[in-house]
Amino acid sequence: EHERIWWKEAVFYQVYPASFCDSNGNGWGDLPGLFSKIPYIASLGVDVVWLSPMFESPQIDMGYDISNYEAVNPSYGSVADVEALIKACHDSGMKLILDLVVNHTSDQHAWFKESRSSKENEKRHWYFWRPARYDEERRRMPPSNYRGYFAGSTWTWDEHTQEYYLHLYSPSQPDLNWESPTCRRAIYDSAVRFWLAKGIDGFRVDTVNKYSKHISFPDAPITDPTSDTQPAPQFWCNGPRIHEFIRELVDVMSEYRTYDGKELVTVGELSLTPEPEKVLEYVGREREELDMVFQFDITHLGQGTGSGFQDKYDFAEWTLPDMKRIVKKWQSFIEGTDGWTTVFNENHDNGRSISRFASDAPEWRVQSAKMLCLWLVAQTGTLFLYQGQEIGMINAPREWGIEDYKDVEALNFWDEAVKLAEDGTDPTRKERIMHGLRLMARDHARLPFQWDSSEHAGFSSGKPWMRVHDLYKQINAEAQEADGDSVLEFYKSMLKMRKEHKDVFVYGTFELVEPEDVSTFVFRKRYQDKTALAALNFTAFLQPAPPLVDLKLLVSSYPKTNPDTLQPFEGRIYINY
Ligand code: TEU
Repeated sequence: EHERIWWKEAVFYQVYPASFCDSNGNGWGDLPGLFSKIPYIASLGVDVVWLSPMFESPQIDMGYDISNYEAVNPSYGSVADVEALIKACHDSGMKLILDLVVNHTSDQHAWFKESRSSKENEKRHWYFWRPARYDEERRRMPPSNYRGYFAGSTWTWDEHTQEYYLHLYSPSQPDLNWESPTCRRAIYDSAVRFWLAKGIDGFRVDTVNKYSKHISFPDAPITDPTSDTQPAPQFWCNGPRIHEFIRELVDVMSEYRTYDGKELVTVGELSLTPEPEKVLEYVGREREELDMVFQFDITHLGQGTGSGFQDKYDFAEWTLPDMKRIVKKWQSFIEGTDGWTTVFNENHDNGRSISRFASDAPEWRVQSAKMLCLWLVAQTGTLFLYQGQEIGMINAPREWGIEDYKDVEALNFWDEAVKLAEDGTDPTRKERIMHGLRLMARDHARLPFQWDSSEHAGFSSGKPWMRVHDLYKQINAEAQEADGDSVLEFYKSMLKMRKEHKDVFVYGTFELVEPEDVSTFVFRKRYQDKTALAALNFTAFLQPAPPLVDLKLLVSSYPKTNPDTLQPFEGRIYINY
C-alpha cells in the first residue's frame, strides 16, 4: 500500500516556453504569452505546470545553457513576469515548478568567465580543468577519450590558460565541479533559493545523476574503433558522491514549502540508468532524496544502441512486446518497494508519440492520439503531459529537410553522418541518420504550438523561430475546443476519469495480458477488489477484443464499439465496478 500524496495523483504539464505562445510578435514564445494561456492549461485538468528553462542564456541548447540563474532571458520576459506567472498558477489552483539545470552552466556565465580567466582564479576549481596529454608524435590529446552527448569529445581546449575543460554536452556547456563546497553553495543560493523564495513549488531536476563523476577521468574502453571518442557514462554518471550531493540539495529545498503549505515536489531526470535497484536509490521514500524521476527506457524505443549513444539516431526496429516489457518493468517497480514511478511518452527531447509509437497518417492520427491517451491515463504513477500532446500534435512532415531542423544535437549528428559517409567509413549513414531524425529528433517537440488556423498557427504574429507544422489548419486547439469528438476534449474527460478512478489507475497494480501479442497491448490494473482492463490496438487492422469476465465498458476511443473486435488504433477500458 503506497502512501497517498498530492503529487502522486497530480497531472503535470510541461511548457517549453520558446514554442508555446508569443505575445510580442518577435517569433519567440514568452512568459506573457504563457500567462495568457493559463486558463487554457487549467481547463485541461492540469495540477502542476513544469516550465522548461526561461533563464538568461545564449540559447545554444535552448536555455539548458544558463548564463545567469537569477535572470530571465529577455526574449522570454522578466523576473516580474515569473512572479506574475506564479500567482496566476496559484490563483487557478495549479502549482508551478521550474527546471533546475546545475550540472553545467553556459560558458557565458560569470562563474565560467572567471574560472577560465586564469589558473589562479578562485573559481578555477568550480569547473573541471585538466592538462593535455600528448601522443608519440607530440600531438595534443584531450585528458580522456570520452564522447559527449551531442557528438564529439567532452573536452575543449582553452588557448588562454592552456588546459582542457569538461563538458558532457556542447562546448558551450561546461560542467560544474560539485566536489567544490563553495561551488555547491553558490549553486544553492543562486539557482535554488532565489526561485524558491519567490514561491515556486518545486523543481524538475535536470541531469540529476551526473553531478558526481570519477574525477580521475580514466580512458574508456574502445567500443567503437571507427571513432576517436568512446561512450563513457560509467565514469561520469551515478558517480561515487551522487547521493551525498542530492541529499544536500534536497536539504536546502526542505527549507521551503509549496504555496498551500505542502512539501515541495521534485522530479529528477535520470538518464542512462536502466537498473530498478539503482533508480530506487534516488526515489525510495526512506532515502529522502527525490520524489520521482524520469527513467527513459520508453523513449529509447527505436533508438539505436549499437556501440553506445552515438547510435541514438540510427533507428532500431522495435516490437510491441518490447514496449510491454518496458511498461511492465516500471509499473511493477513500485510493488514491494517504497519508490514511485512516472508515466509519460513525450517531452522536449523526443519525437511526438503518435508518430513514433502509433500512426500519424491522416486517417489514423486522431485515433492514435486517443489510444495513446488511454495508454497513459490507465497507468500507475504520476502523469506528465507535454505541450501539444493534448491536441494530437505530430512530428514535422517527412518532406522537411535538415535545414528545417534547429537542434544542436540533430545538427551535430547530421554533420558527423555526412563526414562518415563522405570519407567512406559508413557510406549509408546519411540516409539512416536522416530517417532516425525524422522519427526521433528533439526538434519535433519544439515546433510552435498550434493554437488556431490563422497565420503561424496563432503562435505568433511574426515569423516563428522554428517552422510551423504544415498541418496546423487541421490540427489546432481552437478547432478542437468546439468539437466534442476531438483529441482535446477526449484528453480533458480522460484526465477527469483518471481522477475519479484513481485507486485503480494511479495506485493500482499492473499485469500484462498476452505479453507476446504483437498487435494489441492489453493490461489489467487492480486495487483491492477493483479491476480495470485496458485493451489497445496498435495496428491499422481489426483485432480481436479480449474476452471479458464480469467487466463492463468504461470508455472507448471510438464512438461505437463492437464487443468482439477492436477497430484500428482503438483503445478501451473496462472495469468491474
Ligand atoms: O537532457 C539530459 C540528457 O542527458 C538526455 O537524457 C537527453 O535525452 C538529451 O536529449 C541528450 O540526448 C537534459 C535536457 O532535457 C536537454 O534538453 C538538454 O539538452 C540537456 O539536459 C543538457 O542540459
